[in-house]
Amino acid sequence: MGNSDSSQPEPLYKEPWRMLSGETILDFVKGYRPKNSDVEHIRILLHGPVGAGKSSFINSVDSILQGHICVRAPVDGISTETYTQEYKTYKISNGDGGFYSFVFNDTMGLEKDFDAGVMVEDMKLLLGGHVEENYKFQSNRSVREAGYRHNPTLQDRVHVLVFVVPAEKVKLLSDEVWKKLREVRLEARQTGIPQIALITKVDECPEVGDKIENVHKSKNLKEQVELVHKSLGISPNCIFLVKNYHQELQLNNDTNHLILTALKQMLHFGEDFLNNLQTN
Ligand SMILES: Nc1nc2c(ncn2[C@@H]2O[C@H](COP(=O)(O)OP(=O)(O)O)[C@@H](O)[C@H]2O)c(=O)[nH]1
Ligand SMILES: [Mg+2]
Repeated sequence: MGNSDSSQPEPLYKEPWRMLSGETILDFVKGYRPKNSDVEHIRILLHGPVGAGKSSFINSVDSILQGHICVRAPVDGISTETYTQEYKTYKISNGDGGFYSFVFNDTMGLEKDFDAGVMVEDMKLLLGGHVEENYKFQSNRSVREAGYRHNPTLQDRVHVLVFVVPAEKVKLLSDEVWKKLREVRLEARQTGIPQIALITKVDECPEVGDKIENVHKSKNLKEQVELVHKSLGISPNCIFLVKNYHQELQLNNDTNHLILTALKQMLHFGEDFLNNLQTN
């Protein structure tokens, strides 16, 4: 009866350890406008190792909002080095000639060998809006030498920082990588930028697979949330589990709900950040 091997601990809790709200989030996301009239949109910076699923997350949000699968941000299927080396803002079309009121920026990966990834110093400049659009990151060159924006507007600045880590990697990240991530987080905290973490690729956990309803019953994923919480200091309720659209041809309600739950929190946090600035 599926329980013949009693030496294997049961990978799922009977009841979910986190309940997501059953509300429809899509209308909120589509209708969202920042109250602060100095900005047109919330700027969300996705930061994490190469191959974490940053570009796929942008594509997944795009897909949900368009109502069909979209692949605009290049996904690193073959080479993990050739793509996403430019600082680029992704806007999402509202199908009416305009754009939704949030944008994504995707950074190059943060790798153990820092020559090949974004450096912490450059991340600080990104957060403050000091990096020109289309700036090409190069390992032997600092943003300060080229592509430095001296007078960033509030719109140029990052309003929400999102750490992206794939589920299968959370337990394997080296102390060195956690340290770099913490440094970036500290910088964000000092400037009041709210932070969220996304654990992607939850479908690669065997206890989940294509059973997305198992995500919040998984003992393994609960431990991963706790590990990210301990290692980065991000509150567990700001750590979200998602599966991106990467090979499927159709949208799925459960997958959408995970992604939209995370996105909604990003918009709330961005909104809070902008409103707190006004009152300071
Ligand atoms: N199984 C699975 N694969 C994913 C998921 N998200 C991304 N991928 C795959 O992981 C690889 C790297 O994704 P990508 O979005 O390019 O990562 P990035 O380097 O952080 O931008 C690609 O082959 C994606 O198809 C996910 O949620 N589940
Ligand atoms: Mg990418």
